[in-house]
Amino acid sequence: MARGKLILIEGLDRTGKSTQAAKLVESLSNQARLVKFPERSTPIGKLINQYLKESETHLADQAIHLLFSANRWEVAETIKATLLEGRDVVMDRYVYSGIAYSAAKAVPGMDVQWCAQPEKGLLKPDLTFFLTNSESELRKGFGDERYESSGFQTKVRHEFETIFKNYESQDYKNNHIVFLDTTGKSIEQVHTSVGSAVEEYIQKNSDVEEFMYF
Ligand code: ADP
Ligand code: FDM
Ligand code: MG
Repeated sequence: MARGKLILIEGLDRTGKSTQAAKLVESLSNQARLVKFPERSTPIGKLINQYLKESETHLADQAIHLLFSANRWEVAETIKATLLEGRDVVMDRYVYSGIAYSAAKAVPGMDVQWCAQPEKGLLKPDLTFFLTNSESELRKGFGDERYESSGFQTKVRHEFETIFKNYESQDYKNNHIVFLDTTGKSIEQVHTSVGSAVEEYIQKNSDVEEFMYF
């Protein structure tokens, strides 16, 4: 039996990641599994949740960065096991959010290379979508958690672009990263674009059995 595909939906806040990840999982046939990062239900996830929700919770920037990464390592084995069962896994945020949000803080020493180090060895997605939307900051719910300020989001966008266009340039050229500007597009229209890119990828790569790693 062929292994499942690891598909990632990335992007800035309120660009429609969670909406699209949920719809994609529903539309995939092989009991696909949705994994959202941070996974807030684990012990490390609870700490992360508290850090994001309570502005008075202080953690060193290095410490919270490593916790976000550890949170991915907590779930890594079960993701691989699910893929080996032949089920697809759709992730809502992953390594790229981890690097972009931390690097955007511009803490001395915490550059992209430093931030990427603890992610080395995690499974690399087969296909990554990066959603952008120039109106996303106007959407409801924006501004409730740490990082949800317009100034910081601009810095995060810059870090994402640096990562995708330089650091991950090989994947970018190989079309394993799909940029999707969703400005002015309905939820259904975006879902159709995501769905057809996934279908095309699966058709072309149905025989790929080996895993890729960061
Ligand atoms: P994210 O997970 O990227 O933060 P969400 O999927 O939670 O974003 O979407 C943020 C808000 O925008 C939600 O209220 C959602 O219903 C709405 N939304 C998502 N996609 C679209 C779209 N294409 N057009 C209009 N509203 C959208
Ligand atoms: N975030 C998310 C990080 O800073 N690092 C990470 O590794 C991950 C996965 O947490 F502000 C940030 C990005 C965002 C917040 O928000 C999680 P959502 O709404 O649950 O995606
Ligand atoms: Mg979300």
